[in-house]
Amino acid sequence: MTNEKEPTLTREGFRDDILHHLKYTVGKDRHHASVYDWRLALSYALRDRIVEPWFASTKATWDNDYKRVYYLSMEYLIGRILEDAAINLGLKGLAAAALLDLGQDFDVIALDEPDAALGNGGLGRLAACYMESMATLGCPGYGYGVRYEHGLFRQRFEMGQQAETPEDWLSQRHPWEFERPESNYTVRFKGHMEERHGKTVWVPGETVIATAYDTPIVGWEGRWSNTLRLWGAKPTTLFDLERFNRGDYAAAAAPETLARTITRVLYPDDTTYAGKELRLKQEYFLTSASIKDILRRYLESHDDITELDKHIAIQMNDTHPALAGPELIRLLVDRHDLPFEQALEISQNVLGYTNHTLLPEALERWSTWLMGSVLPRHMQIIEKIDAAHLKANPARPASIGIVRNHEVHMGELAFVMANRVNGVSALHTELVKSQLFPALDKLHPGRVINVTNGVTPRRWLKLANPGLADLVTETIGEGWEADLDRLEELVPHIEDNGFREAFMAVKRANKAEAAHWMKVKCGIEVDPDAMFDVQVKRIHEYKRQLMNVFETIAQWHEIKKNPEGDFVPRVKIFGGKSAPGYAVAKEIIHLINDVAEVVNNDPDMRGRLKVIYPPNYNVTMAERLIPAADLSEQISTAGKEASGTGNMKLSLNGALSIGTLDGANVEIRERVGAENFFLFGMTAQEVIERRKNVNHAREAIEASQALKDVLQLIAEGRFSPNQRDRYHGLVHRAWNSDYFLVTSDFTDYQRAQAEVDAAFLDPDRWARMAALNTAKMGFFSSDRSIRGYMENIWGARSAL
Ligand code: 6GP
Repeated sequence: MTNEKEPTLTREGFRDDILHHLKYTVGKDRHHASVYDWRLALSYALRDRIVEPWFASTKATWDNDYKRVYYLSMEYLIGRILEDAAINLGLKGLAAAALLDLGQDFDVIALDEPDAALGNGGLGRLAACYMESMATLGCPGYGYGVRYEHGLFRQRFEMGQQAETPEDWLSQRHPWEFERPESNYTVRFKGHMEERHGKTVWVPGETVIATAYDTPIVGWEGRWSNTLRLWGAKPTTLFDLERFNRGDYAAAAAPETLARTITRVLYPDDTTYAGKELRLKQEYFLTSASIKDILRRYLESHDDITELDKHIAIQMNDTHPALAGPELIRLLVDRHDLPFEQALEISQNVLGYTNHTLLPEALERWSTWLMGSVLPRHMQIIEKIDAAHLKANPARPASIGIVRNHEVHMGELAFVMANRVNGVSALHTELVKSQLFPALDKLHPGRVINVTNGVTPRRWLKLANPGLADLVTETIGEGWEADLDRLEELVPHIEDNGFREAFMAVKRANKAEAAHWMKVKCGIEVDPDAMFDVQVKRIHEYKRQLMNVFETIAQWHEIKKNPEGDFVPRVKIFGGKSAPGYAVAKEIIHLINDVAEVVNNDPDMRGRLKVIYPPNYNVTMAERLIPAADLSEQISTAGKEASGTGNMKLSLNGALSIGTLDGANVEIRERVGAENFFLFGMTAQEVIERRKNVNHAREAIEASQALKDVLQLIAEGRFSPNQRDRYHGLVHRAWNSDYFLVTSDFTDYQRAQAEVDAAFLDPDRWARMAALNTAKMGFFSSDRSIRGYMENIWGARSAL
């Protein structure tokens, strides 16, 4: 692969490229072009520069018969593409200059792009980071996903409550993709099985066509480029002409309705299992089209289907694509006439499964009735897989069968079908072995391995925080973007006053920018010198935003009691969406907004406490808030957060963490050192012990006057004066159930928060700790994670 930019590309040349696209692709003249038109023209001009490396990468893979990696995921939380592509191509400066010549501003244009939100949270954003790292490392691969017409809903607050409206990223032209109408596969559902000439034949009841849309994913410096292939759905017959002519328009459009429904929306739920027929169809739609495409590509250059496992690896991102196993077996047996046992073995050799959560409600299960009616052939195959596994492991306990209690257990299916199962942080992997799949782990020792998550430094440092990225380059030179361990070279500079001052000046500037943005977005003025205390992530009980609000209320109460006292000024910043059907999470959102209303309008709080909750947290908002954070809240109940990746992004950008021993916090703390991490709370083991005491909540509350006061204030309606009993249910649950142990960890959390205050009062100490966080984050590059997958799971080699 060539590492060079095209030698001919100059500012003038690029300007002409933009003008060419504006005129001939967008169809506008420059005097009447809107920001949208300019954005399209710029995107096409940049995209042109990806095509060469993209073709070259594809050709190199064919010519050298490299092993290909296929990443199957129901979610890709991509965010904006334009600036990321420009940075990876090394063309951001040139593009900005060319635009300036045309009277346009790069930043304004980049901001016009919709935030592609084909994912809910951690799992989807991880998939996006991994696609970028695979391209950077030259790992020949494809991402497969669904081209949802509507991504994750838009969040608004109405009287403090979350309201959802549909997102419509595709209502505008999407310049990064290439439609591939020639790459299409029929996906079948329902119907029945027949025996014909000794063969089992599936006669489907419904069919749709999956058609490919390709987005090139360019790696750092444009050295390699892979493809993200998203499937759209089309009807097999356009419409029923006979019915149409009879005037029955609705029935005539039925085939189209079926197709459109499948790719209409992303299920707006993370970490919960959606027991819907449509969801099962979506999962099969992705899986079937992808597996057929994989086999088609393989057979174009290989004759022997039994050698498949030498040439490809397929990764299942959680259980959502776990039908990959049965589908691959089905095709090998029914279409390629392999015996079942051989098909099973080949499939197991190519498949890997990543688990992303221990929450029991997230482990997918489908009733055998539903599976049997939507996918009758797969139900047969799943039963055969289960029987074969039992035969090979006669000691297998009944409690871990794939099919049991009239349900298909997708976690067990994925485990049995995969040659490697991985957790996403060291602690989580241990819990996958000991809590989630203990019996399967015993039967298959060594199958479960760990690959700690990572984030791409190109987006999460270079793009999101140009000030810090420049300081890093000035201090240790170029090249850290693709070799993040080099951040360690910052360590000696931390002793240098000048470096620390420069580091904090960048933070101050980012905070000032964020403060300005918050003023515009939320109408609230905040002091950039106050501590920015940030908790941004999905709203979930286990992530314990509630504990953070309780602490905010306790702080408010302290200030009220002592209005002349000295307090470290804080801005509490929240961001995140709740699943639309998750009532308890929505109640937490309401409470945060109610508390914000009281706090922000209380003159006693001025210069001391503010609460900001900008609506519609997404990748773009993360890019704005993370570089401005001083404190990173990673406060989940130990044993519940599989890894977390926001924790890595925040540390990388020089925020200090307050957190529990959960997920990747454990590894972050190991690296930054215990003295630079504000640890509190119970361990995963202590959590289990604590729950055995049925009075844990009551006892914890009785032991803390502050907490008692907080609950009393909420119960009295101090934050909901127009509906005083609004939070009676919430307060009742805090006293009586509190499964996530907010009350038991609260006092220790307060203690740690007081330590945070003390550290913040010593700016020099804080600066050292913050810079050390950045310096020690090399390990958390997604390049390191992908290397781990390549070596220990996929057996894939870099093409570079
Ligand atoms: C998330 C986990 O909650 C988070 O801890 C982890 O960092 C992330 O996955 C990436 O591994 N899980 C999901 O988003 C999810 O939907 C089914 O799990």
